[in-house]
Amino acid sequence: MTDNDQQEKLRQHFGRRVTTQARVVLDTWQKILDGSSDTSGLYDELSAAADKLVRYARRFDMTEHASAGEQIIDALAQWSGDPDLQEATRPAIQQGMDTLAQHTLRRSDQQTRAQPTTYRRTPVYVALRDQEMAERLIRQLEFFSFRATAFNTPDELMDACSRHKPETILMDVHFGEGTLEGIATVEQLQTRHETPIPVVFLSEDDGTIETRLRASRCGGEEFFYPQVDPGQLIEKIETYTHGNTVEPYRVLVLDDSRAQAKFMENALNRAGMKAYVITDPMRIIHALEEFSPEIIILDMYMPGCTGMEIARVIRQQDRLHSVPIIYLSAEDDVSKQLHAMSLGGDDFLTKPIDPKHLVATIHNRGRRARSLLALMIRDSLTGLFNHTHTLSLLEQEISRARQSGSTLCFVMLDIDHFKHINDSYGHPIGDRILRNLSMFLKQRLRKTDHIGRYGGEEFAIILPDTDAGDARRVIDEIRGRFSELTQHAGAQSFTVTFSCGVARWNGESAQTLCERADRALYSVKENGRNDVAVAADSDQRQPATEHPE
Ligand code: GH3
Ligand code: MG
Repeated sequence: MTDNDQQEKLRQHFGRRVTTQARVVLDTWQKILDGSSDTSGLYDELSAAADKLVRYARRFDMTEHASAGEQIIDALAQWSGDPDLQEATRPAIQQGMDTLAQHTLRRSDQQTRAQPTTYRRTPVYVALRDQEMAERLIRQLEFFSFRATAFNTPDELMDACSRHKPETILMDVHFGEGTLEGIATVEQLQTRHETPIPVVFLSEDDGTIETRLRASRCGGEEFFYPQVDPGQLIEKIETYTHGNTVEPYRVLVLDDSRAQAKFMENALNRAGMKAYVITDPMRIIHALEEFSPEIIILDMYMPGCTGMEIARVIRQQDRLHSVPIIYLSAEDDVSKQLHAMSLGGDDFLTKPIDPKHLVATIHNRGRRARSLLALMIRDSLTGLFNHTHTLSLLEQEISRARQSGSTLCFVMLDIDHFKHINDSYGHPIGDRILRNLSMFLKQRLRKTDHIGRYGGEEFAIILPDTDAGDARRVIDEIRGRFSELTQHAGAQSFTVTFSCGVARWNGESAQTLCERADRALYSVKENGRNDVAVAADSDQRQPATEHPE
């Protein structure tokens, strides 16, 4: 390592101390602006923090931070107990803060690039004029395991996009020097990519139809105007980062003609769908069980039975009641088609089949079937499984664990003092927290875990192949992280905690397992909340701090 390298390393090392101190200053200022606690004490705290910042920055030769700090100290010196004078000094302090935020932000970008992190996702790029807000958003995003990076100029952003395509861009419509330069930048960016990057636009002052249209035309999925709520924003970003992976549709084809069946299979596979083809109608029950199709295509006329008869048999099973059935035939007599549809079919395709028409029909039917299914098994507020479906998943997992001899844990989670949150900040904020927590759980648990909304502010989690110790550790980690998350309600900010009871399945029924988890949960509530307890297998109460194994 050359001397220069070493010096640079040292500079970076000490630079981090300065930026950490700058964050303390920015955070304290934010607390004053939020007005949630006693501000007089906070001004003293801010003064001391700014003092320390200037000392550090001078020592490590970071002149921009030093001068921003000095500006803040000077403005704070004007501060007095008089509310009018307080108001008058605010702009000067804010100016110092803006400068400080700008320099701190740039440095923190360098750090993110220098250190490979353990975040799971491709990046979210943040391009805002308000650098302080960008910094705050990035911190919030990091809580949700998003790797977010902020940029200072359109060129920097374009450069980064060409090196690494982001999952989403958060874009100020005016990002850059000129009016609406943010939109212009996105327009230019999108021409370089085959599939557009989803963009969330923010606009403080321009909510006109012209601007909204232009934003939407260049890939703007959302348009926040005039204000943005961080919780809502993160929710949107989550949609675009998860929505990219659509599971292929599972299509069952029953056609006695091998050539026709093969033709359909090829057409469906080419369109990225999963096809399961049978030519013998007598194999239908087996195929339904083995493949659990989302859409069924039936040939109308086959030897031995007709498609309509098969449809009736399928519809006699409750769980297949809403699976779309599409008939296939050379029949173009409309009244015969209508008759066939009345016997449990949803659509009709006439031979010879145009593959494009086939694929479009499957897509439409599939999408609709999925959204109907989601309505049936999911909770509309959070998108998690509803109570009934969670219990049926628990039954399934229990029978799987019984067969394979694997372990299984069930967790009941309940938000602490949720009634108080609703009462203090309003029901919509309560709803937002429920959605926030659902997202948090989805991101931090495995794909194979099942998360349900059990009732109001109660959630249930099924952890297959997990022993009690691991379940406790994972859930407790999530509990700790969630409790650190700042929730916003207008200018106020606060934190939310939850309590959990974990029970390991020990051969009992789903109901008994739920009851044990519930009792463990209530032992936490009795002991002060914000903790995880594991129900001992013999069902003696046991706090989380003592390991059950
Ligand atoms: P504890 O810590 O003991 O669990 O106290 P708590 O206040 O969380 O529990 P309590 O059962 O007293 O209150 C639950 C509250 O949750 C009452 C109800 O209004 C609220 N709630 C239930 N469902 C919803 C919902 O969908 N949205 C919102 N915003 N609130 C809900
Ligand atoms: Mg509660």
